[in-house]
Amino acid sequence: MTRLTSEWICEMENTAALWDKTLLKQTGLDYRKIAAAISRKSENEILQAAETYRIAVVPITSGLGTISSFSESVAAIIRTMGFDVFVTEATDVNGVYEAYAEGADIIYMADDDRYIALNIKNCKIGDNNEATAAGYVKLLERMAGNNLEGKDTVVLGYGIIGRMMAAYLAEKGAKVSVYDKDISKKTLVSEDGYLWLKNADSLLDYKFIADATSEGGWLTEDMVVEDALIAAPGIPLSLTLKAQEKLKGRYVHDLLEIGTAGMLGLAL
Ligand code: 2YJ
Repeated sequence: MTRLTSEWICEMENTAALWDKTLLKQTGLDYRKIAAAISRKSENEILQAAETYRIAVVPITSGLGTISSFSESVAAIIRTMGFDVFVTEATDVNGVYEAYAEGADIIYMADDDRYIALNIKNCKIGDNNEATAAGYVKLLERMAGNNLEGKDTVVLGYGIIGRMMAAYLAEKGAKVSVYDKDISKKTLVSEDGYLWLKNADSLLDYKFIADATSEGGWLTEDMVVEDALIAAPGIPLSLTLKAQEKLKGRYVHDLLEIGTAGMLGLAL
């Protein structure tokens, strides 16, 4: 699991709203629509919740500590969705207390292993892994003309997110293949009922790609077809600069926004 760095996200407070618009233009889905789609709610339900819900983000110092601008970035994403949101001054348990005392309904917090949105009014939880996997599969489906039924898709990387994406893709009727450079994953992939790809050359057979690897810059332009569509939650991004150029407008990747938006839908 990749830990974000402050250098990567230091501008996110200023860029979160623009990315929301870009996503909408490119895929037809913005943060709110993603949150609604993966939680099977209407966009109106999300909009109504925005009128009454108060959201707190609590910085967490445990493990490797806080990441500078992490909490502010999370707040910026939630604010873009139209919600009233604040970052607590206190951290950890004291921060949770502050959030409660200030009337928060949902508390966002992340340590090194888990990133959640906890609804303290109805006890629902939005888990970042689940929201990220579901959100990106939804975006891929959307880019694929809203239909993945029977489509040959490939999942790159069979870690937590890759495995979840494979399950969501299969749920949508896609034919799922998996590539992971770690061949010890083969047994699990076969047990889960997916096709194991021996080597990355076969990626050229696939138009629909879910990239959940955490190694940047290995997917070169000659490894992917011209009309490929890629949903890439993996950090850092696998696509090389040339591959990004070749697939401009045909891949979706961000560091925090899509997952954070989806979590809100799941927590409402
Ligand atoms: O509050 C803070 O500033 C930090 N404790 C945030 C830590 C964020 N955590 C991560 O980036 C971990 N990789 C866990 C993310 C799980 C999402 N899949």
